[in-house]
Amino acid sequence: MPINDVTEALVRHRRFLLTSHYNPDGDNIASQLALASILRSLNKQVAIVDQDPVPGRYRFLPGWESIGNQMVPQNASCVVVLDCGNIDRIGKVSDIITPATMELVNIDHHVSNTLYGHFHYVDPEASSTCELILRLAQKLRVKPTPEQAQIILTGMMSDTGGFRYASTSADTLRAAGLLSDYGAKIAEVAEQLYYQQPINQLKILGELLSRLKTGAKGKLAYMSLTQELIKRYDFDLSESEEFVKYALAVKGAEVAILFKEQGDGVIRVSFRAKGRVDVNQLAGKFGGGGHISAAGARLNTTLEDAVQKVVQMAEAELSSN
Ligand SMILES: [Mn+2]
Repeated sequence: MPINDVTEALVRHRRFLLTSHYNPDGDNIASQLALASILRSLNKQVAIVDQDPVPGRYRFLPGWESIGNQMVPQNASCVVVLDCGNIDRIGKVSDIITPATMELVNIDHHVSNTLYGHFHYVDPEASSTCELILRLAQKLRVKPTPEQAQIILTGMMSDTGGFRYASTSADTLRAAGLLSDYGAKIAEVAEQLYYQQPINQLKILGELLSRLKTGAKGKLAYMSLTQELIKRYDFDLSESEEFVKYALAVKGAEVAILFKEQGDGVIRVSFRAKGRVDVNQLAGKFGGGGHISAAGARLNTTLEDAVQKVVQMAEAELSSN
């Protein structure tokens, strides 16, 4: 993970296009906003373009309105792809990337990263891409402003579930301490991430939890977000990122799975684990991937079929464990 190649590219170029994966999450949005702000403080020109809009839950982050979703060609000489294990995950943004005239930089922490791009800084030990942005800022000798520190901390807390997951290392906590020194407020970020939820979101979660199922002698907990529920609560599927974690709260559960019926023949599957089972591998059996404790996959089938196949595979995995 040659950090110097990446910082040199960031110094050398003047016009940047930043992007990240579809189905955005907190680390993805925060890492783009933080890097954009840091590059602008170095007098660089920066545009951020993502395939999907910023979910409502992250619209407290300063600068979120600057993230474009129109595939308009950009006058950039360097593209920085953040928090993407695979370049395909940028989706439609690939339409405005011209490899002949743009250098591609890959900054990420997914264990499944394919090391695409001209330069990459990939550290699967890092809690989040935001943790890597802080390291890059230090290399660039940029001291984050309180606002930048708060954005970086938001991405770190978002990807570590508020410093609860196994991905939270001593380095992560030291980085959080440093961000506090720079003016970031942990309680404010926690309130924004966990205590500002729309009521329909909590009510639909209640419905999901009341239908929670278990398997593999209680080591597996799973639930399904059906189109029927989504329509009844007029729910935006992009707001469902946190739901799977509630299933992991079940006593004895090692793996939690949430099935999401998109309504277009695609079933999105989210996996979470307490750290003793590798769900990156489990998701990989269905063409997906991610991290050891958090991963996802997409299946082109019915909800019933997806539940049957994935639960069967998870049970087999858990019984051999
Ligand atoms: Mn991430």
